[in-house]
Amino acid sequence: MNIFFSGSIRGGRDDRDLYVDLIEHLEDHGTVLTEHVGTENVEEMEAEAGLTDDEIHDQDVEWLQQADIVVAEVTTPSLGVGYELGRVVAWEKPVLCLYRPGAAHELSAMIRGNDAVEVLEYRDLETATSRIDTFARKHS
Ligand code: 6IA
Repeated sequence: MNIFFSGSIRGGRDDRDLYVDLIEHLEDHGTVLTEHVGTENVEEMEAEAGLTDDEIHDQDVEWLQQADIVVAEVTTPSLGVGYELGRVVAWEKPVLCLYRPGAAHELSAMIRGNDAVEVLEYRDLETATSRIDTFARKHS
């Protein structure tokens, strides 16, 4: 199963360690196409790789097309994550969004109010990984 993990990059990297834990867990269920979302120095790597924003966008959309399921950590708001979610909802792919209540930003109504998206509000990693297991099994 191809899994697209979505998390903030230019929106802010405060939750990067958490993305690494979630990606590691998702790897038990299939191939995570977007491991770089957890990479420590992703923006330096971007510069070194000489990737243009056009190339990043097009590659990303290709991975989204290949994905069987999408899991997004949406606590740190990110334009890129919101854009990815809009595209996959239009393609009717299964989407799970993970959100930690009490964060600096309330979750967007465009995510919480979307019936095509499963939203889990969680406070600890175990709650998130257990829901990921249920979600991944349901769609495998
Ligand atoms: O607006 P943001 O940057 O916060 O958007 C984050 C989302 O955009 C993530 O879920 C990623 O899927 C996607 N994204 C942003 N930057 C990249 C990227 N950079 N590569 C692939 N997807 C990206 C190149 C990094 C590479 C050289 C290690």
